[in-house]
Amino acid sequence: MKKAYTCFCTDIIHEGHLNIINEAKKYGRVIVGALSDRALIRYNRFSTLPQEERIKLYRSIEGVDEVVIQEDMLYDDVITLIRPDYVIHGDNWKNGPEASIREHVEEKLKAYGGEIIDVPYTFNETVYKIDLQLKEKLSMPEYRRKRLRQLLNMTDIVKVMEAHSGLTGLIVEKTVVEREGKLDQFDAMWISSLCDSTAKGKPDIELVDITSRLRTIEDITEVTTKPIIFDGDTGGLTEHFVYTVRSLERLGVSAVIIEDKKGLKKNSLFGTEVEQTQATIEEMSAKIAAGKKAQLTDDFMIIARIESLILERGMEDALNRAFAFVKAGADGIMIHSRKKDPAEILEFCDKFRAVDKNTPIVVVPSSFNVITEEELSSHGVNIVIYANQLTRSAFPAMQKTAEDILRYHRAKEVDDRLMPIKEIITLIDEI
Ligand code: SPV
Ligand code: MG
Repeated sequence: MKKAYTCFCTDIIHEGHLNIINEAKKYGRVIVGALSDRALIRYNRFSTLPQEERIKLYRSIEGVDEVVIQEDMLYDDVITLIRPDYVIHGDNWKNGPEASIREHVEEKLKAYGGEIIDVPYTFNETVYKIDLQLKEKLSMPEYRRKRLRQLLNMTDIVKVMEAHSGLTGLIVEKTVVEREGKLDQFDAMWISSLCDSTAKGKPDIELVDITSRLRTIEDITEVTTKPIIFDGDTGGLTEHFVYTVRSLERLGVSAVIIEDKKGLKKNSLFGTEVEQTQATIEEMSAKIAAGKKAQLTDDFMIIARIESLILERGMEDALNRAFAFVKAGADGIMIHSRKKDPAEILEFCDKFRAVDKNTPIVVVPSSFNVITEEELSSHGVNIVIYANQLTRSAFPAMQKTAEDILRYHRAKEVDDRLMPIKEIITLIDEI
């Protein structure tokens, strides 16, 4: 009997999926691939059902003969294993970033005479509503909050991009690229104090108060589903930090990162050019412990950021602090540097990992930007944050446009580099 293969990555079965199964049945024995959690987070969107639950769900569909796990978004391994005569898929994969995956499948099947069957994509009110419900579920605080811990278990490196508004949040949420036949996207958002302050025309000195920072988070949570890591600066007074922890948990934020500085905080990228005071190990440990005690959910993470390398206090000081902060209850360590050469960051990671195999390590490669995610991961880094690149790309573009309109006394000269009016007025989806 011929074999018909289809790959699913859904949490809810609707008539579109049933239609695919019914079509597949016409061609032979129906084998459904459940795309693995690991592949799913890069390909589509995070699942609200664990892999095992999805397998059970697909098995229960009438007409499905077998369910297998598809480990990779490319079908190579699964096609080699099953040698399906037909691969059935909704015809929506003919366009957009998924088209490269279809091409890849076509190539693979051609080698032995297999065939793709494109089934017209089912699009109606019910299917649209189910899709919306899934998305809305993911945006709810209880789902969003736990996602960072889930991601840490699912992927070698969690890729985080800065967001400081609804619009930048949407960019992090929706940007998908195709590279070497695979799709890729960001896992989470970083609410940078630098970019949140800069967007308001204010310096990054804890001047933008927590009420305003929480408002920024709300603007972002209203239009996105991805998890959030909040830049908590110094955390403020311990007596205030415990309230911040509760507020962040309530909003569905997954983690706060607080740095071991006190007094007037300035941005770390100033290094020793400005006066900055490092908190003692005891002071910072007490703040971490108080935050952990105040926290109500098991999901939320308090990550301790160490400024010893920034303030040129040495590797040993950085490591001593890291071990002490983990002992005080920190769920992760962020190590920062403003050197172009990543050597000191890698040395820290190697030495920390030699002792502590599990505590997540976070890095922010703004200065040491030559290093790739893969290299960082091979030294034990778990989370990489691109902390300010969206702001730094938008600002010069806007400034140049303003200058050129002043220069030419009209806007025609800048038009070529602008988003078309049709696109800007339809950029935001309406409900
Ligand atoms: C931020 O993005 O605000 C940070 C990272 O704290 S850095 O600017 O590199 O200090
Ligand atoms: Mg900051």
